[in-house]
Amino acid sequence: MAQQYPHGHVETDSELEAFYRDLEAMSTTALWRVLTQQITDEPQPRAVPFLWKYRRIRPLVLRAGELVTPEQANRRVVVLVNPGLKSECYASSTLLANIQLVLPGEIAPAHRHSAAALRFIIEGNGGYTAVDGEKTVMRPGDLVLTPNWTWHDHGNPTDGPMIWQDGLDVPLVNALDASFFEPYPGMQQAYTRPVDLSTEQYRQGGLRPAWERWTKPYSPLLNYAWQQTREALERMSKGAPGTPWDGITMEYVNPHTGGPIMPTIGAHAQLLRAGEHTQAHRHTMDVVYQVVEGRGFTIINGVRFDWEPHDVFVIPKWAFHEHVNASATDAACLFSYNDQPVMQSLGLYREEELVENDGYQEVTGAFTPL
Ligand code: GTQ
Ligand code: FE2
Repeated sequence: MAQQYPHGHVETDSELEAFYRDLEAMSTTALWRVLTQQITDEPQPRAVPFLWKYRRIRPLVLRAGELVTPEQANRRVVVLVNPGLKSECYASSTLLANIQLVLPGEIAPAHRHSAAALRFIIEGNGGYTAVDGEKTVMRPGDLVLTPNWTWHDHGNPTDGPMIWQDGLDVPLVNALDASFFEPYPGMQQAYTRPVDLSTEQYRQGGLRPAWERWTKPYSPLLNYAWQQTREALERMSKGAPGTPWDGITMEYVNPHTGGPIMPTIGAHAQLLRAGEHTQAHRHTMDVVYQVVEGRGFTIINGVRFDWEPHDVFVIPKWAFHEHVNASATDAACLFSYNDQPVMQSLGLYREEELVENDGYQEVTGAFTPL
């Protein structure tokens, strides 16, 4: 085929067949037999665009609460499985999206692992996550970090359930054969720092304590409070242009560097103004979204995914996408996390805007959620 010329094409004959068998016997093969599948023209993610309705997942999460304890399960978590990654049970090729439940009075035991995690709080007010000696109190919309190899445990001293989304880089860490895990000796770690000390030290935007020596490759701020994030989005929505592809988007940053919160996971909070319809683009990062407020839809590779609060959806690498706030009067807010820091630091990050049709995709169908 003429169009395959740049990759080459070798016609098979009986001599070559014999050669291939001899290669195989020596645990080798000919590159020309695998080149086009090893070096594709473009990313070929096995992950598919997908969306989980929170109102369908929540009852299952609560049922898990009747069936197992965190002592038994270590973490009582429902894993959102991308249909393209069924055997691995991953949400995307590099990220997990899990829903965790901690019931009143429960403790999820302390441990640490080389996989990094973030939590985005969905329900409950006043539970905590402790990270390397410091407890941080969790409220809806808060972003809480448990970076790579930090000791962490969760607890719920309130009288209602705590439910949050866990974002982890487990698929990436496993692809790199770099997974380590260690349980803490005891349910809870030693709490050696004042509650929410990092919030106290780092919440002032643009100011940081000059005496703090921080050499770790992740943000020292454990909790990015939704209240401040929402206020920032509101302020910016009054006059800032935002971007044509994402509206008003703010990146959660490490206050020491201005860079991403962790070396393997970045995060954004995004506001779509009433009626806003962004233009389509695609990039070499996986993005997992959690809807915080409002209603709308995201068109991914031509398919419309309708969303409402707490729904979770995944945009795999190189899929065109555009967002629509369906309300003519109210803002919509989305939280998302991604593997952009990895792609960027390895020189693999690319983005491309859709130019045809003024940057809007042709809609070919609508996603039917389970
Ligand atoms: O809360 O520490 O969803 O270690 C998966 C692995 C949560 C956690 C998950 C974990 C945790
Ligand atoms: Fe963990």
